[in-house]
Amino acid sequence: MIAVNIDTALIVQACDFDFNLRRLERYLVMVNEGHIEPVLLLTKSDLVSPEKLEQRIVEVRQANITCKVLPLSNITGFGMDQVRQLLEAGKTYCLAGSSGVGKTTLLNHIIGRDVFETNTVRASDGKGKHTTTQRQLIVLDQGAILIDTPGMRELANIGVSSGLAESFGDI
Ligand SMILES: Nc1nc2c(ncn2[C@@H]2O[C@H](COP(=O)(O)OP(=O)(O)OP(=O)(O)O)[C@@H](O)[C@H]2O)c(=O)[nH]1
Ligand SMILES: [Mg+2]
Repeated sequence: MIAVNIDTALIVQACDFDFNLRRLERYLVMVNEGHIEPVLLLTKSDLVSPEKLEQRIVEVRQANITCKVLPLSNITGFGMDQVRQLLEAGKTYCLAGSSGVGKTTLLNHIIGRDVFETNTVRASDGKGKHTTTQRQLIVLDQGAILIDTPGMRELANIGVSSGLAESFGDI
């Protein structure tokens, strides 16, 4: 159990080391199982070429993943307007993804101040240091509710049913 009463899950993967379609599918199964709308946020777009970013999005589509995909950079601010537009007052959003992908940095960006702690990733493989250790619910000034969560070490789909059918409807 990660959070409850979520309208939209913001599944966060970084464009560089962290990007992994199979893991993304497992997140989608979990989110669909909870009857929650999934949105994929591809962070760290500044670390890959525009061609690589385009290729990532093509790979997502080729895997029959149809959810909204928003590429962004917390460093350059690219894509941040689309993220802001996504967040509706009165709706609850949950950030979920591996450690180090920039969930808390994004939250700080949206708030406009460095309120919550972030940390650098390991240079060799881009892995995070599990900086956020508890779930935090923040009510944004514009009225949307955003929940930051600790980076997940692993995600397996155990005891899922409808989430599987919905995620792999073509099979
Ligand atoms: N280049 C680049 N670095 C980023 C971006 N977003 C975040 N980072 C960096 O990535 C590192 C990890 O960011 P965090 O926000 O702490 O990651 P997190 O997902 O909250 O990690 P946990 O709390 O451990 O789950 C920090 O050094 C950030 O500055 C981005 O868009 N581009
Ligand atoms: Mg964090």
